[in-house]
Amino acid sequence: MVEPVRFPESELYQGWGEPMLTECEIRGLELIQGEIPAGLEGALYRVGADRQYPSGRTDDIFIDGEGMIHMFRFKDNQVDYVSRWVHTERFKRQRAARRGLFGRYRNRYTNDPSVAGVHMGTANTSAMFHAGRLYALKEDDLPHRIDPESLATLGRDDFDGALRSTCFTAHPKVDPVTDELLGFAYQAKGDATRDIVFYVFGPDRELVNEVWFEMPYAACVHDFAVTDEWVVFPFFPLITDLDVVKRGGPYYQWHPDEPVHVALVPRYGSAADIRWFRGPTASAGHMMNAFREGSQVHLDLCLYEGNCFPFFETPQGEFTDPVPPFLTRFTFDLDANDGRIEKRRLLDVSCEMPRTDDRYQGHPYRHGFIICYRSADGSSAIGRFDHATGELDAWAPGPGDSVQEAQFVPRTPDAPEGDGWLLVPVSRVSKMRSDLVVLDARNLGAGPVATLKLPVRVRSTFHGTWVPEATLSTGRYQYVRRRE
Ligand code: V55
Ligand code: FE
Repeated sequence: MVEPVRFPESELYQGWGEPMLTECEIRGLELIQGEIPAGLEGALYRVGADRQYPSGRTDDIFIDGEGMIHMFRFKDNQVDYVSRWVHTERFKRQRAARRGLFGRYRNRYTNDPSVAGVHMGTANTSAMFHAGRLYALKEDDLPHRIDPESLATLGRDDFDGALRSTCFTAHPKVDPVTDELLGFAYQAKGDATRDIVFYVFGPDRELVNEVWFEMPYAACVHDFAVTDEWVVFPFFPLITDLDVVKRGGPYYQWHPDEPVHVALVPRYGSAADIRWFRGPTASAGHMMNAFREGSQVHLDLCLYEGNCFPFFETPQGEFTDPVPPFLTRFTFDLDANDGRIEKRRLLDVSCEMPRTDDRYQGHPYRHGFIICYRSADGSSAIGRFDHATGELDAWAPGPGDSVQEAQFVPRTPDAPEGDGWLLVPVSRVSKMRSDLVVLDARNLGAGPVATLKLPVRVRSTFHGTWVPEATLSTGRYQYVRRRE
């Protein structure tokens, strides 16, 4: 006999947060407004967390939960929607046991003894497509390979032995012009280790560069940014203490007195040439972009002047008040030799989940796409920040409704920067269902050019990727970046 499935009465699992528990297959979403732009063909993959079974705990957090991969397949003037669980070891063990076996977020010491030694990876954070392969990613485990058509899980993947770290980031950068893959792993030799490794893979998944170095503390390194010569690793003081974890405590603790450290790592060089910078305490989950300008490197990120994860307490057990994120530019001067970080706020509207026209990742760029938080009712808007004018072009789905992270799709492989569409999942919260809207990326304020109705809820997705039709079959992006 097994226990009935009962989720706790927490906000996390109520309303929009109710676990979906179901996989979905809809061949031909209803088009309720506009027209699907001609030439918009390919697949939008997105990944989020659901909850397969209750954990039996009261300290679940929204970044935990079993991965669900979603596909919006644009082809021949229609859009299909498919969602499937990622069949991780964790998922399979729980399905077999018909109950939750894994405890607190990333804390293996709180798991059921029957799953000792089983990988905890949930594959719940993002999707990556490189060299013809699709993956679901979570930063505490290796990538999980997924069939791009059926979304069946094909297994954990270490790139034929090339990934020697225990894990791989959920925020890799695939350069759609060179077809290179830039990625990293942090706590790369296991929980609480200070090891970090940066990888560059070529278009055929061949290892081009691998740089191992040590972080100043066992940080949470959720994202990084790249330029053509340097890659930027920010270390914020959300720190893992193995003794705390072993006692069943939180995986990270917030250290309000620790500085921010930033490592600039040569993209094609070695650890000997790393440059270090320091600044006052702050934190961030997500980077918009980075680029070089003379002797300077600029990093644009959604910065919290405090703890970006207020559900992680201080070592003294104090919870800090939530602070809003603002788009901020960190500048590092490689000639100054003072290790100082210059900081400047770029936009006074709070925003998160920054994206760009990915052909311009690592290069001077103009357009940044963000989720904007302007109203108190929990609703949000999708925005385009214009770095050239400082202006914000935005579209809001309406009172109470919210948007998920945007995906930019260039109109053609060689279209100018920002000329194309934004694909945005919309949470129709009051209706408990979703839409997928297509916007003209140069004129968000004009409203959607197409709205596809889902009869179901896309509960939450964190991140995703667009794979053009040709790339699905050739494994290559072969986009064009215009000369600056
Ligand atoms: C983040 C998200 C995660 C995670 C750690 O946004 C950090 C930051 C979705 O999972 O595990
Ligand atoms: Fe993220």
